[in-house]
Formats: sequence, structure tokens, C-alpha cells
Amino acid sequence: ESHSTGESSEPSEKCGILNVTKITENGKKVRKNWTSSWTVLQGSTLLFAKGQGGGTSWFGGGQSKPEFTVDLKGGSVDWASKDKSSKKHVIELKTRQGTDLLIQSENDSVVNDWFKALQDTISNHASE
Ligand code: I3S
Repeated sequence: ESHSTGESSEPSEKCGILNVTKITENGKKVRKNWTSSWTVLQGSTLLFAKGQGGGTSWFGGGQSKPEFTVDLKGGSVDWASKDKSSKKHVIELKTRQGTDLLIQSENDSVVNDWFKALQDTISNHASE
């Protein structure tokens, strides 16, 4: 186990509301189901909690769990091609586990920030 040689001592953490859908699960195509989700990037883990509002209620709180998490290590991130979605500003995230997601927001600067954060996370954990 090795940590990237500290260009930053801060843990990578980022959160916000994004539209998310799985497109592939364990390598199999699944039907899209776009959901607005409170999204947290914590280390190399991306966590999603369903539903808007209540924002941080599950986070750090007692019992509630994130609805869904993916490990970014060994994954890849790219802009989704037009045939993947008719929406604007769509990120395609592929994970080593064979779960692929589309991540979107109407706000392009929000999506650009997430794109960079995901890319940085993946490259910072590339050797693990
Ligand atoms: O790839 P698709 O099938 O065009 O994705 C659309 C569908 O998931 C659609 O739901 P239904 O399967 O119930 O028709 C969604 O409402 C659309 O948002 C999906 O397309 P976009 O282009 O928005 O990702």
C-alpha cells in the first residue's frame, strides 16, 4: 500500500447534487434510471445517497447508509459520447468492478469540477 507522494496533505473530499444513472452493472448493460443524488467523493470512494434535500443527513449520521458506492481505483473517466445520452455535460465513469455510471448536471462548471476531481482521484490512486 502506498500513498501518493504528498502534493497535498488534504484528503480529497467533494460533495454535491448530481444526476446519476448506472448503465452497466458487473459488466452487463442495465436500463438507465436517472436519479438526483447527493454525491460524495471521499478518498478513492464515490458515494451516492438518493434524493435531494436533507443533504448531509446520512453523512456522518448514525444509521443511514449511502445508497451506493463505487471504488474509483483502476477506473476511468471520460466525457460520454452523444450516443450514451441526449443530455448535456455527461461524464462516463467506468469502474474496475464493471459498473459504469453516467454523471450529469445542467451546470457545466459543476460537471467540469467533478470531471477534474474524478480524474485526479483516479490518477492519484493509479498505483494501488
Ligand atoms: O439510452 P436511452 O434508453 O435513450 O435512455 C433514456 C431512457 O432511460 C429514458 O427512460 P425510459 O427507459 O423509461 O424511456 C429516460 O427518461 C431518458 O432520460 C434516457 O435518455 P437520456 O438521453 O436522457 O440519457
